Amino acid sequence: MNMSLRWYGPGYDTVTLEQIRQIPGVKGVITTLYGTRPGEVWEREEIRSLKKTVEEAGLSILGIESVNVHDDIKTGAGDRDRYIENYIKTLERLGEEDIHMVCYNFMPVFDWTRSELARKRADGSTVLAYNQDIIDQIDPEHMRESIEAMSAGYVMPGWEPERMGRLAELFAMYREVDEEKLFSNLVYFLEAIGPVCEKYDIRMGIHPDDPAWPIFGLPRIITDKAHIEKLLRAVDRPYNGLTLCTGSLGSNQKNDIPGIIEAAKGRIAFAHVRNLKYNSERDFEEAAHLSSDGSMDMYRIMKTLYDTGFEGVIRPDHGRAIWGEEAMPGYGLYDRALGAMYLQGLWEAIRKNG
Ligand code: DNO
Repeated sequence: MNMSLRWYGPGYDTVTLEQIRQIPGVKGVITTLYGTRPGEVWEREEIRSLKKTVEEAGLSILGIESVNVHDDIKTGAGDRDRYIENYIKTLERLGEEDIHMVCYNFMPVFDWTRSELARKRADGSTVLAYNQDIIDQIDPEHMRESIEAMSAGYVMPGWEPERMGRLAELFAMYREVDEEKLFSNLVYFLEAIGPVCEKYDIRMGIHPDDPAWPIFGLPRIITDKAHIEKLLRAVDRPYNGLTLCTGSLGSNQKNDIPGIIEAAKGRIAFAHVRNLKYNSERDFEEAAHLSSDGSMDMYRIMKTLYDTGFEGVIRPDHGRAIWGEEAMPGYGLYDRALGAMYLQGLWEAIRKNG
């Protein structure tokens, strides 16, 4: 298990590499070229310079989150082969720079979705939260305004202004794309990138849909154990892996996370481990990582990862905003550092108990 922290890169993150370096046990970061757009080929020089910055701080790049997939690939539109070629070139360059894990998602139009970015909890911390009734009242084409108003000036991953400015067009692109079509486009993409992944030993970890059900009438396909098994079998090669995101999969209370970990044994490329507190079937908020602060059993999750031989990269996920820190919602330093320590504490105890 390699503990890491997500870091958005110079100019985008309030957290510094020097701070990350001081979290015990964290050896590296998960990062990206945040300024690139889906579909662009990443410049070799930019990858090198990012790597140099990280390494000069005494850390390493343990993976990329994300290389985003262009909507033409997701919808199977006319230019998909050209965008797949670009994606392959980016993977080749990452592989040549010795980077071997890439997280991505195949969610139509929106990346992860929340109805609130700063819900106040009893202890005074604020957290990201989701309430289906609020989402049901939002006109998706105005989601941009809602998120902008909530995100305090930070650009949220997956909610880049360039995309949000084209919502009507994006919705139109997905009009004919149902679950089956989206799934076959994903398989087409994975088959096409197979040779470059195998050549450079790159593991792709698909991020589950968050929340784990269709929203705004758009299909979502990585939502539960059955869909994950279907995908892992459809392209049954080690490079086709999963990002086990406990918070995303856990948004659906029916999902048994330890059961999913067992089903994906050997194919979990990356793990995002965080806790949620369920208030009702249609409402959840993000809790501290500690089991007793939320509804999930973090010990069982870590134990199942251990028992199934997980050796990949892990990171604490969204943190609460605490101690007056101002940061991108979910991505401050303090609560994620607490999370990293707690998860490592669980891991040490599990390992020593054999
Ligand atoms: C949310 C993240 C997601 C994730 C992407 C992967 O905080 O877990 O934005 O990075 O879905 O492509």
